[in-house]
Amino acid sequence: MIYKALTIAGSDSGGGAGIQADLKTFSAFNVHGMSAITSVTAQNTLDIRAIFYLPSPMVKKQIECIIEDIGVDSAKTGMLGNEKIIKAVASTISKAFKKKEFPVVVDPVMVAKSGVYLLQESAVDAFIKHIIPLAYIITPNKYEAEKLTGIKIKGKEDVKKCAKEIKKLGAHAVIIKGGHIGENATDILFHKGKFTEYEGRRLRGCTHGTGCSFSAAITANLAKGYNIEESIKIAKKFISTAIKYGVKIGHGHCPVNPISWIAIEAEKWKVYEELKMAVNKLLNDNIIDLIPEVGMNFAYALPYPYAKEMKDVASVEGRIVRAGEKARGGEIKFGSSRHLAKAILKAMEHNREMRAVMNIRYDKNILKKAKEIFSISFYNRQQEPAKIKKQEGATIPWGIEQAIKRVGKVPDIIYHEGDIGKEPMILILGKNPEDVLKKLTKLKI
Ligand code: PXL
Repeated sequence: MIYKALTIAGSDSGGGAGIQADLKTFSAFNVHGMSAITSVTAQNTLDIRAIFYLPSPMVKKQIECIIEDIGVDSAKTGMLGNEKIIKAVASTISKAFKKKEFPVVVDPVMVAKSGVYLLQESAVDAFIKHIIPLAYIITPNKYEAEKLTGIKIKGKEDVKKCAKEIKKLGAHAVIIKGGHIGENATDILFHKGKFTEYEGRRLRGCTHGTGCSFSAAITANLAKGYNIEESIKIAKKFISTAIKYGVKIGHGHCPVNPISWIAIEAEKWKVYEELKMAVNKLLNDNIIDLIPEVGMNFAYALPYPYAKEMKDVASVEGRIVRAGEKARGGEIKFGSSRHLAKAILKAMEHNREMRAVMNIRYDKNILKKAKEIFSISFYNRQQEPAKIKKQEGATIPWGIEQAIKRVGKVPDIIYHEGDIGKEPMILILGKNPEDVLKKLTKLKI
């Protein structure tokens, strides 16, 4: 069974909010996304330059077509624009509403961050009269809740008062988002006479399209049959991820990244499989002479922008060690190598394509050969500033930075000659584990 969700909203040419955010969000939840476009905005991350409202019969036709043939498991409304469109949407979905065909999530979009009206002032009354009574759940932020009720929100009690008032306007459930209220950004749901609080943390960074993606996530989960409370819980987690991995584009408000929800999981699997295959090859090779005293490891990071911390880098748990005449390695696990994770994360700051690294025993002959065929650099641990030395875990990022600066790029090989109690080491860097293995093969003497 394929779940189908419909968004009735405006187009954001910058791809951050509106229809574009909704469709990405539906995809992230493996729900087939459909759209009835109400208006086209000409916008980028800085501002909205122009708005074209589609003729209301065209809006109506889009919805009718979809319902007639494909069917809808849940729908949401976003930017509706003007009174004519509001009336066309309401008359079309009220038939489905009466038959309880599908739930409708109403995101009462009114004003963009830049101050541009996305719902004409003159249409607010029509919105309250025609759209709110069709809402299974409505998702206002602070400003929208204030506008709909005339209540000024100063604290939690005002939020609850607002929610009760909006419920009286005909919505089945109300969630007032805390993104602009207080430091801890608690969302408050009013459903079946009961308040539920969803604690959150105020997240900074790329937030354009947050409201659209959040309501689309609720819509997608309702389509799958989750109830309101479950859908909100999932949508909250989803939106935190989408903000954390925001898309740093443009010169203004950058957008959230709805696809991160599924992309991280997909990339993890690819990283795991590629690294596992390469490690198996390596272990079947005659490599015991390449294993350093401290053991060998092989690490592979998630792609940009998902590689942020140690847990985003996979490696061999317990390292690759000598076991008699053979090499032996543990499971592939994310977050299992601190040293190599730190090294590759630093390298990726300079070249995001260099995602794999392996450490091998320091050997003058190997280095000699490397100098002939590869780009190579080093750092000197004896030159490490005392300040860095005192800082837990700062040595490797410092060293890698030194080595990269020395040659003006991320080289194939980085080595250091050790220090008191520190074994000298060679790192082989590459785009992926296969690339590193190829380089290793060329170095074997
Ligand atoms: O985030 C609200 C919103 C909804 N729909 C469209 C938008 C915006 C904000 O800019 O452009 C089309």
